[in-house]
Amino acid sequence: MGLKDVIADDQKKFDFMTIAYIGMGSNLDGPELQLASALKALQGIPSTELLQYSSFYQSQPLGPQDQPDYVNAVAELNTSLTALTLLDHLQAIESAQGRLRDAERWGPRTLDLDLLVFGEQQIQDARLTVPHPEIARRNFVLFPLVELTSDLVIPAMGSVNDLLKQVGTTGLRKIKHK
Ligand code: ROI
Repeated sequence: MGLKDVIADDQKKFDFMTIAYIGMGSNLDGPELQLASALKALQGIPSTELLQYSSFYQSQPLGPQDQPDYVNAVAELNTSLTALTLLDHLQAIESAQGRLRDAERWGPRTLDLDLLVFGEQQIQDARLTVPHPEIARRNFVLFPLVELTSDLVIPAMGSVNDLLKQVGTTGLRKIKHK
């Protein structure tokens, strides 16, 4: 085996790992603590590593305005799980932190963990659409995401930097630096 083969072989070992971005949001029961505790829980997901996470942002609610401001952030994971198995873990963490699955749509929540991006994959499943279709419209997703990966190109959506230029900073305030 020559050097090239050794390098190719070495990289193949990591083919099954996927970089995933998770949007985090809370506007009930101590939003900053909810996010801090969700980050701990993300570190406990099997076959998954929390690589980094963004600053925390306070953001005005999208949807009904008669609810508290949100705290939003984005986490970067490296995982060998499938997207659907990762989703199971994210939903278990939401439930453990008091998220009521059948609560009002667009209403307040203790914890929201959205699978935003899963490697290069495009997924249309009854339970899951990836990339998350709302990324391009949400400054509270794009600003924290760009902090972590300014050169990311999202499948079928384009570069996060271009997307960022198309949303304003309305309602958004950085409250805790990375
Ligand atoms: N609004 C903000 N600002 N942040 C969120 O995370 C968020 N999540 C939601 C809805 C209700 C759409 N609004 C939000 O699910």
